[in-house]
Parts: sequence; C-alpha cells; structure tokens
Amino acid sequence: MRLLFLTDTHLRGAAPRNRTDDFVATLMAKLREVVQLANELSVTAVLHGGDVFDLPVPGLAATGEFATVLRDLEAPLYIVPGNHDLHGQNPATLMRTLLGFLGRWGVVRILDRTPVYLDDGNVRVQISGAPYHFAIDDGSGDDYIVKKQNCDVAVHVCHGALLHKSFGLMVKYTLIDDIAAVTEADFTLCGHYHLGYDDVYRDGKWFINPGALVRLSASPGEISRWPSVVVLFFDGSTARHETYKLKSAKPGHEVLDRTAIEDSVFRAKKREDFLQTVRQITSKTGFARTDPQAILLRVLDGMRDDPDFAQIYAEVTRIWAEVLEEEGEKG
Ligand SMILES: [Mn+2]
Repeated sequence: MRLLFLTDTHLRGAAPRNRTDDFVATLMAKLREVVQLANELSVTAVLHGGDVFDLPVPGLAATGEFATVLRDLEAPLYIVPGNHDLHGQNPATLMRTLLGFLGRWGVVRILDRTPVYLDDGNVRVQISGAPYHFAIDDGSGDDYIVKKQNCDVAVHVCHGALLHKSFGLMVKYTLIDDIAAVTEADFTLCGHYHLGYDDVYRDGKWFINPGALVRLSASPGEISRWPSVVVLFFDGSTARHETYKLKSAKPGHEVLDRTAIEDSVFRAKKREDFLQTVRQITSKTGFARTDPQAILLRVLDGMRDDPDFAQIYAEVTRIWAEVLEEEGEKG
C-alpha cells in the first residue's frame, strides 16, 4: 500500500505580497504534479495535513480552478482541518467552512480522532487525525498521542506545532521528544509549521513534516527550502517513506522578492529588540520600578505608531501572560 502526504496548500486566488511569480499558476502546477504522482503510484489515499484553503470560506472562482485539478485525483483525499480552514481557528465552526461543506458532500474525508482503516489484503493501516484547536500545544500533548489497534501500521496526521527542537518563549509548541515514547503511531505526519524539518526517528517511530507546499512569506528559511511531499510505502511487515521534491516548484530566490525579504528581516530585528526590552522589564532587572506591568503598558503606549503595533501587542500580551503564569507557579 502507498500513501501520499502533503500539507499546508493554502489555496488562494491572490498572490502573497512577497511573490514575484504568477502564484496561482505555480500553485496549479504543483497540485497537478502531486495529483499525477499520486495517480502514477496508485496510492490508496492522499493525506493532507491541513490548511487546505487559506481562508475558511474562500472565493469560489479561484477555488474552482484548483478543483479542476484535484478532480483528476483517483485516490480519496483525507484531510485534517488546519487553523486556516476554520473561522477564528475554532474547530466548532467546521460545518460553516468550505472544507466542512466538502466533507459533508463526500468530496473529501475529514480526519479526526476516530481512526479509519485501510486494508488492501496485504497490510492494514490505521489513520487518525489531530485537527487544529487553540489548545493543541498547551502542554499535555494529548492530541499527538494515539493508540494502535487492530492494524499493522498506525499513521497520525496532525495540524499543530509539533517540533523537533525548542523555539523559546515566542510560540506555543510541543516537542517530538515529549511525545515519541508515548504515542503508538508508527508515522506522525505533521503540518502547520511551514518550514518543516528533517525526518525525525525516535523510539522506532517516524515524525515527518515536509513543510508547506507553498511559500507564503519571504523569510530566509522559506527562500532556502524546497516544497516537497512524502510517500509512505507499506508492504506486509515493512514500512518506508520517501520525500519527493516537486519539479514544478522554483528556487525560492526566483519567486520570493529580496526587498521584501530584507524588509521582513529588518522588521523582525526591530521586534526582537523591543521584546528584549520587555524581557528585561519582566525579569525586573535594569529598572528601578518594581511594577513591571505599569512599565510595560507605558512602553506599549509609546509604540502605537509602529505599523506592526497589533502584532507586537499580541506578542507582548502573550509573553506577559506566560511570565505571570510562571511567577504564579513560583509563588
Ligand atoms: Mn499553514
């Protein structure tokens, strides 16, 4: 049995601001290549790691273009909903989204905790999903942990920040190292973190994130990576996988604008400088006052003209909440 995994296609009709190519044409070509590959390999199913669409209810004209490519896919398409597929990142809204609608119609199959089983007489595969929700990376790791039952191989498809290494305090994430010993999935296939990482093998299990099929931002990490999909091969008792770099993708420097890249590096640096100041305040060093929240609010007040104020505010608020929580734990 063969399964193809792709993730974070972010289907949309408008080009992201950093792209210099015909974004929709490139995306169409990539989808065509994936469909062709899946058909040539006669895969039993295609698994999608979420963020199929960039918006929960995308425009039908652009989406219809993509549908003309996807309808040629011979295998069923199993999808775990990502945050972009949902309204307000809320799984309860799925039935009001295009993805939920397509699932109800039977055009695609929505993956969730309830496993489905694929059996070709040679191997029996369990497939489950962890759809995105706002607490998926809050610490328990429960969403990433599955039981293997009545099958030869278990595959778990997730849309959350399941990462190979620590990313500091700025984002919520779950470490593969904290999951590997507990989950029984032979293959955990992950989306959400667009840059992907090299395949991780821990405790006899694979953790794979090939990265998003599209490069939406012009960060240095995006410019240097190559959009890829993964094919799993199961044959009786053996399981292996292969990464396919898409031929239709172009080198990052051809499709992503350098000016925008430098600009975004500059803005990231500016934000980092500011957040460094905030960290100093929150660690209560370098300031005579002992009421860091008052200082924090005053600093934020002075930042209102920054074009990135909303983002800075959100980041600061999150970090501040974490600091308070930590203080609470110590106290
Ligand atoms: Mn995404």
